[in-house]
Amino acid sequence: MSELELQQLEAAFDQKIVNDQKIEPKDWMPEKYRQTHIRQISQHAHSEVVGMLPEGNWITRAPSLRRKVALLAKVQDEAGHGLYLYSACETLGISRDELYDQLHSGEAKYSSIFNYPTVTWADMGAIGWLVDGAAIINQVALTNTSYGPYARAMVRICKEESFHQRQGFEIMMTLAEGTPEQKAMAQDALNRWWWPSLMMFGPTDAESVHTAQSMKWKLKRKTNDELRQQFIDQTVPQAHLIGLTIPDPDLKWNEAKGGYDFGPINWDEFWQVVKGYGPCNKSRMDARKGAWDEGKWVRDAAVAYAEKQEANLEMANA
Ligand code: BYC
Repeated sequence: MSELELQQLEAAFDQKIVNDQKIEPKDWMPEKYRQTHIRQISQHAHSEVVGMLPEGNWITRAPSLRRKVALLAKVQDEAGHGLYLYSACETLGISRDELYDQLHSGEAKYSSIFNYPTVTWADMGAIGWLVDGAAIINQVALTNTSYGPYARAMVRICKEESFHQRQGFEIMMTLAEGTPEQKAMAQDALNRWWWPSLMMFGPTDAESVHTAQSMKWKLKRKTNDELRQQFIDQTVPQAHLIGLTIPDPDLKWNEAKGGYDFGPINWDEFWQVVKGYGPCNKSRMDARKGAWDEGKWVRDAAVAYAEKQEANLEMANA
């Protein structure tokens, strides 16, 4: 391709971004745009799949049939989200096997939040309320992202996340209205999940290496700090409503900015978890790799079955 042709393609691509037109899989795109999308979409897919593990821990111990059914449905939705996202990622020219290899080898990241333990039933409430709540805030912005398959996957995912957030909040509300022990359990879960939930949005804008370029490409529609602030402003009144206390002594309404000021986030803890040294990084990866190895016979059987069907069809058409 000549230099002139490349410039024309780049100009047409830039114009599409300016016009808010979607970039589709067969459209020309800069190699860095493609790579950045593979990075973010695959991390997102891995997060959904690893994100099933902390909750899977509680399916057999849910306190009632109703809670068990809702939790099962939620975890199943997360598997579905992983599948839409892996499919969206594959449209960028990378295979599912390569993506799984990146996760299992530790090369690919997944959200820091899933490396914390789920020690009581209230953690199922806190995850739904806070973690899915944070995910919705991040993902509603992404329904408007520039890459078509990612934006479309986000629309359906957000609808399902909204159910997840409500089921979590309802668990917290029920516990908060229960016995003093149940209320204490809800407060303890909020204490442990609050700060890691704020870390989900990533480093501050000043420290974020990808935000500036991703905002220009309209991959990200809001910055990490903007989304974090939106999450805090939305969640604090919900905690007040059910009589729980946000574990931040510096939290204070700031009339001038129309939002809450909040205390310092422990970024050392965040980077430790991201680098693989969180409380559950090893057990999450062991569980993931174990499931992959133990599922080999299912994948082999599915391939053998598909080959047999294809051979039968060929014979019928011969
Ligand atoms: N954890 O330049 P930055 C869910 C990494 S699933 C780990 O700001 P970017 C759910 C970042 O990757 C939730 N790593 O990056 C599922 C980068 O490292 P690399 C997942 C993090 O991409 C089941 C470096 O730090 N949601 O909701 O512009 C049950 C510098 O960061 C984290 C998504 O994936 C983190 N928290 O912004 C319930 C949403 N934060 O790649 C719920 C889509 C940052 O250079 N992703 N890093 O090695 C995004 O919106 C963006 O990728 C992020 C980070 C805001 C997360």
